[in-house]
Amino acid sequence: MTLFPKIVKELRDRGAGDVLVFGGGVIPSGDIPALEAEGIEKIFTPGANTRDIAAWLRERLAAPAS
Ligand code: B12
Repeated sequence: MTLFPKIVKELRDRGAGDVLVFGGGVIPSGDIPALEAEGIEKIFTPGANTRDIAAWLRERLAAPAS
């Protein structure tokens, strides 16, 4: 809740707001909607399937940001 929003803000402030930011880790489920609202497009938590992460990324890179 500290670092991810700061990264997105710094990117936007420096004219790099088009950079895709996604992440993961041991993150409380309650924090995930707040992080997504801040512009972290996707959060993966332990147990996330690596294939699912790769599939999400491929799909996201093929589609324009919403
Ligand atoms: C994908 C990934 C994740 C995914 C894992 C998805 C899953 N299935 O659980 C998510 C986003 C959930 C994640 C979380 C975390 N990660 Co991670 N992760 C990676 C990453 C980018 C790739 C790993 C991978 O896919 N390897 C390929 C597959 C084939 O090998 P594998 O052995 O099966 O990989 C598995 C393990 O690596 C495990 N895993 C991932 N991270 C961690 C962290 C720890 C401490 C443990 C025990 C296991 C673990 O999940 C992978 C997939 O199942 C690496 C960076 C890298 N390039 O290695 C960091 C990395 C391994 N993660 C790291 C860290 C610090 C974490 C977190 C502690 C972050 C946090 N503060 O919450 C958590 C801990 C998760 C846990 N307890 O399992 C560090 C470990 C540093 C260290 N030397 O201890 C790395 C090296 C990134 C970094 N440079 O800081 N991670």
